[in-house]
Amino acid sequence: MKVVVLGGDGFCGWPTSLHLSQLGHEVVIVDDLSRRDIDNELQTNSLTPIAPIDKRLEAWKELTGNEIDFYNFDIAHEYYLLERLIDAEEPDAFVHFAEQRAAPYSMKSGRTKRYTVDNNVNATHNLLCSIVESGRDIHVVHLGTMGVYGYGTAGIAIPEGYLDVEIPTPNGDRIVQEILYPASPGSVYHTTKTLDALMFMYYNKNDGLRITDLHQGIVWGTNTDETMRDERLINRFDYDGDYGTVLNRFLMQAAVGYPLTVHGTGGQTRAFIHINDTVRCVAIALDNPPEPGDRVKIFNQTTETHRVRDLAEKVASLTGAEIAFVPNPRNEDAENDLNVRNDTFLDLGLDPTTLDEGLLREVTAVAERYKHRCDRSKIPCMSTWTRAQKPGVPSEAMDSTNVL
Ligand code: NAD
Ligand code: USQ
Repeated sequence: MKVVVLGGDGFCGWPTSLHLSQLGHEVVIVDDLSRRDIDNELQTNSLTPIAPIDKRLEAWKELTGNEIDFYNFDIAHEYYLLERLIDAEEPDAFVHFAEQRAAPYSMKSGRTKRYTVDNNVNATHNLLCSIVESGRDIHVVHLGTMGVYGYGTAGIAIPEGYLDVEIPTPNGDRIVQEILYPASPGSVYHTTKTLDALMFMYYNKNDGLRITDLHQGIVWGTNTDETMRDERLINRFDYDGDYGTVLNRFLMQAAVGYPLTVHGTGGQTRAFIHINDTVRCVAIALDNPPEPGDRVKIFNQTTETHRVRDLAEKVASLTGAEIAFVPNPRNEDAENDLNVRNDTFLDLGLDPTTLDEGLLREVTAVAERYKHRCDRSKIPCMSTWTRAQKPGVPSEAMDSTNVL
């Protein structure tokens, strides 16, 4: 297959591009490098020293002989380049990772809220529109999020995208209808993913586009079989308060001797997936596209759920790290249960990678190796959801850093 990976320089997109290339697909990357620009804006950096994209691609070619072409443009604002790309490359599929993906960054200010909506909604709409205009049948695999559902369960396991509801009619009958599972986003970023889902539904209904939306949990880990092959292929490792995600942050905090920053009571339960399974799931989704005329396929791309304080305790017992219960900068439920169905990937052959000590130690080892690159002042989550929340700074760090 010829696959264009939108956002192929990012945390999920880079290892996915290499995995697809390794499997024998012809891969083309599009990325405007905005994620690297945001690191500059926030004056932070990946904990791992990621090589410039041209060096990454040269290294891959040198090791495997496989060439990956790269286009640098903004799919949210350079629409005509998308149309030209489709004409020039004639892809069989797009994998769409190219969105601003950090909830805390999206909640930082009016500017970042507007940037996130403008970037994400336009990116997705431009992609769908350009495919329709091209007249080609191109499968779209999009990375959505578990956060579109909210994190409650209403007493049931969250189904894969759709829910049957029974509606009373005025004449006393009851009709059954299938609807998209009600959206309940928890940040401006998560809201953009619920808007994406509506656009997929519309373009599928109106134009018959074949679309797979992968509602992914929090990705942890850093390297995959492919990125481990050479230092120049190393994947990014976000640890800062905006882009670092919870489990990787705890592992890295343990490595640098910073207390594990549990927000509130740590009673939040979330869905997780290892980066190795992210790349496998995308390959499986590409191999199993919807048939012409099918509705949007929605898969829950997650392998397990964990409560934040349990993760902190696990990391603390493994490493001896201290736990700090800090103010929760987010406006979210203090405690929730979460039960999620993920039958589709399991039925299609995914053998899930679960949280085991070996893998946790591997991430800690990566963090240990690069801890000299860490700027401790960038660790706490400073972005608050409303004026009522406080930054997630451990009290001992308030004395030793000038983060406030
Ligand atoms: P990332 O920020 O590391 O990668 C996104 C890439 O897209 C970046 O390289 C960025 O430069 C590029 N990009 C953004 N806007 C663009 C535009 N307008 N034009 C061209 N390129 C653009 O993020 P990630 O962690 O790799 O996440 C990828 C996708 O997966 C996102 O859509 C995210 O919502 C979803 N996701 C991520 C996680 C996670 O834990 N990382 C979990 C669930 C879902
Ligand atoms: N949390 C802490 N301490 C920290 C960081 C986070 O307690 O130091 C808590 C948060 O308050 C939250 C939970 O951990 O309750 C998860 O936060 P996160 O930053 O790990 O994940 P989230 O903001 O949900 O976003 C990440 C990705 C996003 C993706 C989402 C999948 O950045 O792109 O969509 O995971 S999901 O969570 O399933 O919606």
